[in-house]
Parts: sequence; C-alpha cells; structure tokens
Amino acid sequence: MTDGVHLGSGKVRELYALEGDRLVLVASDRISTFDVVLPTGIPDKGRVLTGLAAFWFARTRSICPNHLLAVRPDGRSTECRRLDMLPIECVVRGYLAGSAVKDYRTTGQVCGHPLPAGLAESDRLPEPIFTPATKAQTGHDENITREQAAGIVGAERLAEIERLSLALYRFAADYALGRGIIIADTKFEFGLDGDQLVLGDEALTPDSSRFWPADQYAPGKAQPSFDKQFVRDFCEKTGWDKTPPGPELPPAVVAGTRARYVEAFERLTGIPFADYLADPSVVLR
Ligand code: Q0N
Repeated sequence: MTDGVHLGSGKVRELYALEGDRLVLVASDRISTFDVVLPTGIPDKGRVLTGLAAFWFARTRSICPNHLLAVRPDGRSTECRRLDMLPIECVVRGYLAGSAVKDYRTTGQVCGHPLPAGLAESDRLPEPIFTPATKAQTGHDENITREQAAGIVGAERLAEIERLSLALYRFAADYALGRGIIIADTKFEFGLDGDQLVLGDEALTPDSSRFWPADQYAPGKAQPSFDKQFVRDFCEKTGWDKTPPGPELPPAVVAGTRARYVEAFERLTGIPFADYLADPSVVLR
C-alpha cells in the first residue's frame, strides 16, 4: 500500500505511516462548521489547504524547521518527517476573537496576559499573545496557563515554542495583511526529531487559523470568516440546532465556498490555483 498504515484521523485529515520515519498527511474536502463535519464536501478544499501549508512551510524555514518533505502530485497529500509531537497546541492571537472574548470580558485577561481595558470584540491586540491549549481528544481544546504548559513540556521548551510561535505568526500575519487577509489567530503544533524542535501538522491555513477579509474589518462585533461565511450563513438560515448530523449544502453554497478557498490561496501565494493543480511543487519555489 503506497500510503502505508493508517495512524489516525482528524475531523478532516488522515495520517498514514510510511517506511523510514515518514508520514503521509492527506487533507480531504470535508468541511466542519460549529464543530460538526458536514455531509457535503467542498471540491479542492484539501488541495487549497495542503498548498497553502506547503507555501508557508517553504517560506518559514529560516524561522523554524518543519516536517514537510514533499507535496505529492495529487496536491492534497504531503510526505512529512515523523516527530514526537508535543502534547500542546500553540495558539497565537493577534486580535480579540473566539474564546478570548469571553475570557477578556470576565477577567480582563486572556490566558494570564493582562490586556488594556476597553477592548472591543475583534480589536487588534497591542501585541500578539501566546495562549497555549491542551489537545482535547473530542470537543474543544482547553486553554491552559503558562505554568500548566511549563508543567507539560518544561519551562525551557515552553519558552522556545512561544518564541517560535510568535515569530511565525508575526511573519505570516504581516505577509497576509499585505494581501488583504487578516490572520486573527492561529494554532501551531511542534514536535521533536531527536532534540531538534520542528514545526508539524498543517500551519497557517484557514482550518488552523481565523482568516478575515481585511477590506471588511470592523471591530466591535464578530468578523465574517474569509472561507466559511457562506456555510455558516446557510446553516443559520436552516435553523439547524448544530448537533450532528449537519445539513447538506446546496450547490451555490458549495461553489461560493470553493471560490473563497481558491481566492485565499491565490491572494496569499500569488500563484494561479490552476498552476498548483498542474504541478503542486510550484508553492515550494
Ligand atoms: C501527528 N497529529 C495531530 C492529521 C493531523 N509529523 C508528525 N509526526 C508524528 N505525528 C504527527 C505528525 C504531524 N503532523 C500530528 N497527530 C499525529 C493532528 N493530526 C490529526 C489527524 O490528521
């Protein structure tokens, strides 16, 4: 079997072991919203995410080594170095969104970072903050304090992944803003190859980050999602109670959403998506 032994599934991705400490990560076209995977896929979503992650991996090598070895000709799978993953999610937030809004409103802090008074939902933070979380097998990831994170990976390792996470986020957020996309927050996963710290998983994609259209940015309320807003709007309109199974998506919602993924790819990479389909290695050059 070319894709080796199945090691595990995420909501929308699969992982297989190859010979020689290598893995294959396969991104499907499945889409989740409100934490539920919908029965309808978005054609080429897996290719867009794989291409984007590979694009960022190629451009952030000088900040941090990563697990990417090759993008396969199918455009949706990558060969990766097998790592010993650290059991912590490295979240960086540049804007006040998601669970941080509630934490800020109740405590004035987010994961132990005191923030200035008077911030509104979706405001840009004075500086990006590192807010680690634990990987929950099911359901939501749980925010943890720096002390808890240090207890899990060690204080020195924590300092190193915090520094790298912030540097990766700053690089990508600056780059994306210049192309009309706000990366409000993002999640990294690191692993060890021996004693070398290596960036793993998929990074800086719309599935691992909040992408907002910069031209519609208006703090004081929740922002539209660059990629999933049509899906969310449709799901809200159906009156679905957000428990599985989710609704089937109509063709217009599928087409509109696919176009948004392709637009994110083309804006960020500057590469026509058709060129990626013809030869996925274009994102590495
Ligand atoms: C690994 N996960 C969590 C795929 C992603 N390079 C690696 N070496 C060893 N293990 C992993 C990686 C990576 N990346 C990462 N699980 C194992 C996320 N998974 C969820 C399922 O889909």
